[in-house]
Amino acid sequence: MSRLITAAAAQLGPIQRAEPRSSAVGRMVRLLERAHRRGVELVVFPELALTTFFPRHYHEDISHADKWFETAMPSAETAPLFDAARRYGIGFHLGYAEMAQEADETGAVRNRRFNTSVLVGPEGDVLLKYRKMHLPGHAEYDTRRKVQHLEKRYFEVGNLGFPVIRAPMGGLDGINMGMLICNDRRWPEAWRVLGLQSVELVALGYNTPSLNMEAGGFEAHHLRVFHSHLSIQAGCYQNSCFAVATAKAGIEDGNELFGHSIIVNPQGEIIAMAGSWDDELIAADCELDMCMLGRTTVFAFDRHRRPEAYGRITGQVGAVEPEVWQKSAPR
Ligand code: ING
Repeated sequence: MSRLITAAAAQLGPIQRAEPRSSAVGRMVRLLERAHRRGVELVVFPELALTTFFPRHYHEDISHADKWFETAMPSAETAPLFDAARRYGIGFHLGYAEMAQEADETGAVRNRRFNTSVLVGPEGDVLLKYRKMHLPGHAEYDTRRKVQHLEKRYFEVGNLGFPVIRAPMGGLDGINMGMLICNDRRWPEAWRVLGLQSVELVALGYNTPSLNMEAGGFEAHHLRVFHSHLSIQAGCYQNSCFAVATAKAGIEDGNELFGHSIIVNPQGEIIAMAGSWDDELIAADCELDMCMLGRTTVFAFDRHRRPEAYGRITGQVGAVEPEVWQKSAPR
């Protein structure tokens, strides 16, 4: 029996620093309308989809960055997006900067900031929330960099793990869905934790500079997109799942982000790709039963994995130096 869902990446072009949320939400509603006309059942919007990629801007006083955060989801400003999705019966993924009054590990309730994404069902219910675990960049102003990348300044590391939920979507009574955010896609461990929960579709938003802004060494420009696609295709193949990976793209206040949003199948094949760096909808039919081939053969985890040999993966943070070979004294 077919388990077909039509999914789409709703790529956004640039959002300028001065652009109000209402403008971004309006652009997203228009993409939902286009998705509805094309019979799309699940739409994936980018990471931090409501504002410009503000971690490129330094705020000495972090409270001056509060304007980039959402204190409620939905809110009056994002309600039109939820209303449109419910009107069309379309589920969606949305990335945004979350500010929450919440207890931390000491039990103290305080103001906490996360790079967050939510999966919303066709009736407007928030099905799942995820908070970005792999925060790239730095926490203090870096004079060497051409452009700052201050995610470690503005966000805490996520505290929800890598969850997967089985929930109704499209015409199906249950799809196993999970989320990653941007830099997460470069870490195979993140994909594997989702794969070990039988994920079938990963919703992933990203904001990725099209040029290497670190002063760490030369990286050929064409490799930026290659590395992004390589990470997503490998993640899908090695965990037998689909991914819908959606960019915020284009030039934001002079800073360029690449597009090339893609939809990838469990064989690791790109089955749809955006051609512009603007607002663009790419859609594909995802036959979820395609996940079963890999999951029951090459990547039948229960038959082939050897966790007893994987201790370093959770036992270490950084790499250690290897043992040095010594020529043994002649016997
Ligand atoms: N952006 C980039 C990303 O991981 C980056 C940062 C780019 C890190 C290239 C390493 C190499 O796609 C975000 N927002 O994580």
